[in-house]
Amino acid sequence: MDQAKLKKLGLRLFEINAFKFGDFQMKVGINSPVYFDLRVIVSYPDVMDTIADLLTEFIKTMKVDTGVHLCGVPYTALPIATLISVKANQPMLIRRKETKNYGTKKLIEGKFSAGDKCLIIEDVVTSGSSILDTVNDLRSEGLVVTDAIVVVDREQGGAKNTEEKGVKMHSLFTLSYLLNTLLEAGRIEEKTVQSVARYIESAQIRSDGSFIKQDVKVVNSLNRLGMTFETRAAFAVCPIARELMKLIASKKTTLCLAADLSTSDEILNLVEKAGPYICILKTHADIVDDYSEAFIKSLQSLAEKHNFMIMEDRKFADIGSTVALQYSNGPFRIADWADLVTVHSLPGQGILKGLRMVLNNCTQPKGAFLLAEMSSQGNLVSPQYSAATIKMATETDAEFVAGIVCQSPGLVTFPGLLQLTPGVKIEQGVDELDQQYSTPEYVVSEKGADICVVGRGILNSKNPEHTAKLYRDRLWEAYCVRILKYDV
Ligand code: S5P
Repeated sequence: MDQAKLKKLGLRLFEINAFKFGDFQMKVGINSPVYFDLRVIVSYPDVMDTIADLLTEFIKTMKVDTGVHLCGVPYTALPIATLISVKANQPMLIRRKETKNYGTKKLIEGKFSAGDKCLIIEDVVTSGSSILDTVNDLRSEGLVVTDAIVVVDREQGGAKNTEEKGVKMHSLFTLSYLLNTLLEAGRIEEKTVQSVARYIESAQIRSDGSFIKQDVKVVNSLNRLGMTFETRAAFAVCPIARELMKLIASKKTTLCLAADLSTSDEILNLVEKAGPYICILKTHADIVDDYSEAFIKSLQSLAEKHNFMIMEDRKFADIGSTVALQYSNGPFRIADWADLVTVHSLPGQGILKGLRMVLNNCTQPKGAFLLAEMSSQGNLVSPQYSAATIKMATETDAEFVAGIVCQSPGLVTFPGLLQLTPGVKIEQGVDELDQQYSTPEYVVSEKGADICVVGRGILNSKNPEHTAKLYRDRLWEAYCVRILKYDV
């Protein structure tokens, strides 16, 4: 096997998000620090081609007879098996997954006779149960199955489980090989490798999905809530999220100031004082009576001087073509100056596509925070809507989504995404217009906030500079406590 080609493919799979690290809920019950989704490869013909090439080479080394059928485990492995079948000139069979609903339809499609041999192709193997399901169906039709070829073996017992049923598994990659390849290339840290290794060692699975070790409890050290911003920066898919994490780590502040004041002088005065304590200045350009280009220029020089980012809290909520115009045109020309913007997920993926279109020729990194929940009492957001928002954030436009605006700790599991949480005040409570507040400590430790938005808690204080520092200190302390709590 050509090791250089194999390693290059491993890195490419990581690059296209075919696997990622974080804290992922798995079918088997406990969360995994690594997640594979090889379904994405169909969108990358170069990857499909290389995988098929390498697997074809593999088959050659196994000296498989020319008449042996190939059968991909539905669904991800089907196109892979098709390519290999053509390249290696081996016939193919297709196993139906849903015969029950079709009644008279055959279980196995293709031309074969009882006693023929069949080689299984699979993408990712955890316990090996999917391979065994396919093997059972093939065997029930009289086919002989002794070997399976897989792209990735997660090393959680699949090889042993299939071997017990008379099927030898041959893998292109083991998870350990992929981890070492990424480590060698400087794409992940030693800590990540160890964390995944600990998980794999503990979470060995039988083919029925049960764990071999009783009471398996693996503390996932890739849980976002227990990770430092320095470490998380390496996980960020969105370049500006990575920069922001580094900024937060070096400036030691997670405070986002909501400068909801209506004159530019008031805002500039406030920011001059609070600038040293914040990582983001959040604006609502449409509430500033004397909004002007000069005002924006002054804000930008303050951002430069005090090292913070500017977020325009525009809460875009329209169709792609309209938000593109709202982002680039009109009196505010937001795309020209805002590092970050807030965006509702309501219209679907098109809203992100529309905003990104504006940035086609932009050299500055820019990003969005998607609203998955709101802080106001009686808001109409449902758990399904929030979950769908997270999916939207991590799919095709992941490079543009820096984080999520939300209130619950379980939504953001990927350490590369930032959680921004408004509704923060020293005194908890509800205002006369239904805004709900929690204390800085509660928001960080119980709500899982990374960055906390404080507006009137600072704006209405007698000494905003002093108060901004107080919020900064309390939020940073709460973050340090949270990291320690999860430390393993
Ligand atoms: O759910 C939300 C989302 C946002 S961005 N709830 C919010 O309050 N916000 C914004 O955070 C809101 O627009 C305001 O600018 C800030 C909260 O201000 P405060 O004065 O209530 O702290």
